[in-house]
Amino acid sequence: MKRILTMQDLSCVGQCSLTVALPVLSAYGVETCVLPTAILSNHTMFKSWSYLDLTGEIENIFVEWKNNGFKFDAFLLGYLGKKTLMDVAEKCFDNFSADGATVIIDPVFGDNGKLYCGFDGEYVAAMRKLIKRADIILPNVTEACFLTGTPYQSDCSVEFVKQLAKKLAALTDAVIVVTGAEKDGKIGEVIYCGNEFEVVLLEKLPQKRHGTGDIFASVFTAEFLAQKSLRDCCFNASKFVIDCIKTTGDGHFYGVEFEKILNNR
Ligand code: PXL
Repeated sequence: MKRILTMQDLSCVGQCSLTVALPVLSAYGVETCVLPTAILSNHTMFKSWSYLDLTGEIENIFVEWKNNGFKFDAFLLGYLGKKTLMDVAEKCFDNFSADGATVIIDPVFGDNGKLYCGFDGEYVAAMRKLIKRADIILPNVTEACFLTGTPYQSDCSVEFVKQLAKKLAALTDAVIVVTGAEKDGKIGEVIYCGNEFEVVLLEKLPQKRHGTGDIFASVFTAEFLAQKSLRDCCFNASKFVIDCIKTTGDGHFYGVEFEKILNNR
């Protein structure tokens, strides 16, 4: 069984980050270890939240992981929260990678043309450096714009996103997968790998939901570790997200009821 380490925050309530990655990856048959970057009462789309940064404790965790000789076949990074955690992530790759380990980074710092609360240009610059260590990156259009210094365009056309993907390829050797590209009323991903583009488009639903980026990244990663093609990873992850949104009632504003889809796969 492949063993992955997923590094992102633990938002106690809100169906995002670790509370999504852990169940999804486990259900897909991946041994899932976690490195919580911070503990929040709930995610930052609610009106208020508490925040405990765990950078200090991670030092202690790494000492014990060294003592116990733990290694990981893959890493999935999501919301880190603080710029200092980028160095911690690099230290983690340096010390705990099994041979040929895959690093998948979802930059998670913004959406809809804006940075999430608490992020700034310095965070983006640090992420620009960290993605050099990735094998695959999964930015949305907003994150791709910030990383490449490109003004955001709300139409998110496939042509625009292809330009973004090329600019990202100048920053990292990773496979580029930009989510949220749109064409003819459909939405999906632009994949840029070895100078070739692939575009995966599925139906566009009227509503956007919190946490769906984290679900996409988790399913994508699980499918990738099961050796599916990049196209299939994107298709299956997008389809999973669509099914989650469709099954979620309107009153459930803070995430999606992915549990129903996970159990009926
Ligand atoms: O879903 C991304 C995410 C993860 N973690 C926290 C967040 C968000 C998005 O707002 O606030 C804490």
